[in-house]
Amino acid sequence: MADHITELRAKCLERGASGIHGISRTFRNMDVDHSNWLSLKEFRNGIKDFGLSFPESSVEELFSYIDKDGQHGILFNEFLEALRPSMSQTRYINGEMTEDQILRSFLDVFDQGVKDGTVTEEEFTNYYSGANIDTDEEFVKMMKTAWKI
Ligand SMILES: [Ca+2]
Ligand SMILES: [Ca+2]
Repeated sequence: MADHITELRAKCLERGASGIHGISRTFRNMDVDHSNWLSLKEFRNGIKDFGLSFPESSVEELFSYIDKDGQHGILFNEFLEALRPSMSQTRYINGEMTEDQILRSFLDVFDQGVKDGTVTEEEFTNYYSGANIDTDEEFVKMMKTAWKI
């Protein structure tokens, strides 16, 4: 289930739909009848258009998961909620977090063990190898994608 969300999100990113505008574009593309909400049929076809072949049961499961209010339609904010990249990033956009806080939570990812605000080489290497990233280039790319820098 979480995998399917991740897969769908990855597809959106692949198509350049990383920000709110991109997600909004994706939503509009799926909303074939311009009703401003996605029916199960529109959602199913949209997923197919992404080249994802989820079994019907997963599509329905995903649909009701995203359809938080259970009104059998996915509204844009429900769609956005499910597909936006990360909470901290959104908080930053909303101005709820300062850059310092973002940096802090960023460092927290690496700063394991005693959170002393510094990241030792060992901590960094641990994360780095755990993240399964082969090259520096990919690492930088990942960071840029995740943090919009
Ligand atoms: Ca619609
Ligand atoms: Ca809904």
